[in-house]
Amino acid sequence: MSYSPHISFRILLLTFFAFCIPSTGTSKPVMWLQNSAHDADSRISTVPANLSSPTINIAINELRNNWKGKDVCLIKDTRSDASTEDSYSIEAKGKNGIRITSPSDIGLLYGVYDLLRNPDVSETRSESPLYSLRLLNHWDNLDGTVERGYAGHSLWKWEQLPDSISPCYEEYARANASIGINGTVLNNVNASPRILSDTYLRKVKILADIFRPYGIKVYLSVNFASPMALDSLPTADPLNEDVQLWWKKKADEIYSLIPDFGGFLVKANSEGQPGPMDFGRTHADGANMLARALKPHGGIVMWRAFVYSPIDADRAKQAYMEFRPLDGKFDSNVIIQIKNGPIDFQPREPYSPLFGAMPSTREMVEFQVTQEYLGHSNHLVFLAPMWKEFFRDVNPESLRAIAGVANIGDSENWTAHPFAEANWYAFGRLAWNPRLTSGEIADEWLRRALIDPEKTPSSTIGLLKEVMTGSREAAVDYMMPLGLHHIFAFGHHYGPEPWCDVPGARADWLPKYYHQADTIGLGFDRSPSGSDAVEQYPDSLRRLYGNIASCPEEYLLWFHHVPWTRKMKSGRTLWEELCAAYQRGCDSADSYVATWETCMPYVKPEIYADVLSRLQTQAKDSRWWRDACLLYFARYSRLPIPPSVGPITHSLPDLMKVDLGISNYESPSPRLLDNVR
Ligand code: BDP
Repeated sequence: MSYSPHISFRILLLTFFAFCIPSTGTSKPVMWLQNSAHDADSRISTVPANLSSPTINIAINELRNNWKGKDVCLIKDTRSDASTEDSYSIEAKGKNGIRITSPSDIGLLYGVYDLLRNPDVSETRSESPLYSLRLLNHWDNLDGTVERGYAGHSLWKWEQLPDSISPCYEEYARANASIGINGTVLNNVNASPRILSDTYLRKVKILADIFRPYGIKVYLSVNFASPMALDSLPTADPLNEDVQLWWKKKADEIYSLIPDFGGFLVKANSEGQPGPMDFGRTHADGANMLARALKPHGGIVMWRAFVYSPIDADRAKQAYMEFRPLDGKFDSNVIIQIKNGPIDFQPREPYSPLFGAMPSTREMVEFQVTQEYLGHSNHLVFLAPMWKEFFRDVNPESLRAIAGVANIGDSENWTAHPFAEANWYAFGRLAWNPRLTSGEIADEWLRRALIDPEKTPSSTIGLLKEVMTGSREAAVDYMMPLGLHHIFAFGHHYGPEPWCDVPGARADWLPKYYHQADTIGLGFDRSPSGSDAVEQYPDSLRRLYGNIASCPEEYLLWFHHVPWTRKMKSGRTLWEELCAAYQRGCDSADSYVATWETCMPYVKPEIYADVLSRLQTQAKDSRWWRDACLLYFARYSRLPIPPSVGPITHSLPDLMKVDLGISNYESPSPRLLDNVR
């Protein structure tokens, strides 16, 4: 057998990873890392010098603090046939030992986190992530606000960096590494050019240094007009040589500070952001120009497909129309980052037809972990089922990478709603292995983060798991059942406003554009006799979705304008079905309060009280949604709300006056909601 350096653990001689810069503030671990600590069983031995590295030291530290079991031996085997650097295997070694093997230090660290998650080594397991790029996207602004962030302010304390360092930074890296996330885009896609200034790059460097031992690379969102904003170039035309040189020099500067910098994320020609089309060029011209500046250093460009142009086409068709003609024109270090659905992170959307439509182009998916359209940090909505639904329709193997818009802020528990932490967790776990089921992930998180499995009856765990795995469907029911979409209040996207009208706003920012309610029926006709958006899907789906008789009911009002009295599969009319769905959503939200009350003995009192109050808000909100939508749509259907629904406690004129007065950085507090509803 050839030499494999290893570390044996009875062991511990730790070189602690230390920073010379002072730390500020305190930080407690995410919940899923709090409960794993056991009494340490530390017997001392030595670590082979050639295996010592900051990453290995973290692995050792994690074992020392959190593992009490058989001896663990870490083996770095660079000859292994493991498919990626990040892969590892865990096996029992004799009666008293466990062996973790990987070709890399980070693979060993991932193996340690896996062992802490699942100490059962009765069967050998080998793990390898499906994606080599597993990224969080922070929509954090340099002034500390977070676009669509509902967990406080930004984690990044830009004004304090680089001189003072919050301990949250390392705890953040640890949490991410423990679920396999290996990249982070630090700033909002609506990017300030200042992030590329020398001052900010020095701050970014500090974060990159902290994250590196945890296997996390730093990326930045860039503003396409940065050369104009930062250095007064007269243009940002990607074919202009001075512009190209500017980006090349900027890339050189970044890599001199951060040698393993990941690359750029770009929102161009979308919602007022500058882009190559401002200069008569294409997305490919713009993306390739940046990609060529990064290429010598090994960096990539993630170019977003969230665009909608001024062309007069159904908004659901626009990204496909703009990008598909460019297939094959992007450089090899460009990946097109596409939101899961064709519109915008709605509670339910069919998958974006751009997936699979560019066979000669690298594609990645963007999910939204933060709950912009799903009750912010007030509602319990476990998102794994939504992401699994996407992977049901889009083969995970066809994608190159995965990104999730983060739901993390500086709130004390990281995500504000304790259950929102499960979405961060689920994103990481699915980014590693999209084949995991929602139930498996919910179970894992519950046992690690929320309850002590040894003291909690399995029936209680089962009920909580049911709440989690059913919660997304419940939210769809009480917000936008049967394929309805985008009937949110303008701006903050929290409550219902199907009537919303904002003078001067783009038509496709307004609910009426999407629901198309009239006296005949409800829904957006995207069939061949309507906008023909179905034409962008592969043949079998085009036929399935395009025909009102075969279209799955969950997408019915997405693809069809359906008469109020049309019979549904249940035998009910559309109107009755809509009423039943809203009521079902309310009943589910009520049942979550009741289920949670039975959990009181098994969760920490402060978490119990916090979740209870949020669930009560969610239940009230569900009735607000039901009453607003049904009373409003009844004006068009001219049909009575059946007695099985309700009691309807609000009046439509009152609901139409609701104005939360919040920005897109805030979640409404329960008090505010009580005052306005
Ligand atoms: C929408 C958000 C907006 C983002 C935009 C994007 O409402 O705040 O800037 O997406 O993804 O969902 O660029």
